[in-house]
Amino acid sequence: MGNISSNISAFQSLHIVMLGLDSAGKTTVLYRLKFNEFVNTVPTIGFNTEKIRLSNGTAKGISCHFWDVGGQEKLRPLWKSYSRCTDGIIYVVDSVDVDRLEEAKTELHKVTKFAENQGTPLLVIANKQDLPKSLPVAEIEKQLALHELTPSTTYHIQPACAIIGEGLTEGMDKLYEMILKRRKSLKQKKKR
Ligand SMILES: Nc1nc2c(ncn2[C@@H]2O[C@H](COP(=O)(O)OP(=O)(O)OP(=O)(O)O)[C@@H](O)[C@H]2O)c(=O)[nH]1
Ligand SMILES: [Mg+2]
Repeated sequence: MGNISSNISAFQSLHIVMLGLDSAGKTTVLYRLKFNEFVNTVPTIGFNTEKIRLSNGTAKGISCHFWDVGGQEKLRPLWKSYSRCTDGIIYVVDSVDVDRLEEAKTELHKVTKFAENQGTPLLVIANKQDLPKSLPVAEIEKQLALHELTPSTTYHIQPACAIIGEGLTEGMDKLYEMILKRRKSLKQKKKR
């Protein structure tokens, strides 16, 4: 993958939006990444935003500006404007909320179809894997029909537990890798 700091300047922030149904764990992920500890959350009314320098993995040192948008139904119309022209989309899913997987799928497919989001790399976090009834990632991938997303969408699905932070470094590394790949291919297209 080459030297990371040569690809993205230390002063340049990646713009990442975090979406997903209410209670999926988005804000827990955000504060886990920010403080490296569990923070008790309340439902987000509106959004949270944080600038975070990643402290682990191959993306260590990369600065990210995160936008964590509330997932309640009445807030979902906001998703379109917050996800517009971002470097990456993180979609958090509650792996035990089986009854709402179909709803999660519908909302995700809506987001990836917006013209401004074409080609934006997608990291799906299959969260709450610590819970005994959590669905395995392969099953979530199938139920969200990730293979049916618009052909320009590159994605990775990552099992995680935001409470202890498990899986988040791996997930962010994959997202970063996909962002770099996209930038490279956009640069090459421009040259042609
Ligand atoms: N067991 C378990 N609980 C989690 C995990 N991640 C988050 N939670 C809990 O899930 C609940 C909802 O988490 P939030 O981070 O507030 O969810 P959200 O997606 O931000 O929800 P909205 O702001 O309403 O969109 C909280 O009680 C969290 O402590 C996890 O990995 N495992
Ligand atoms: Mg929240």
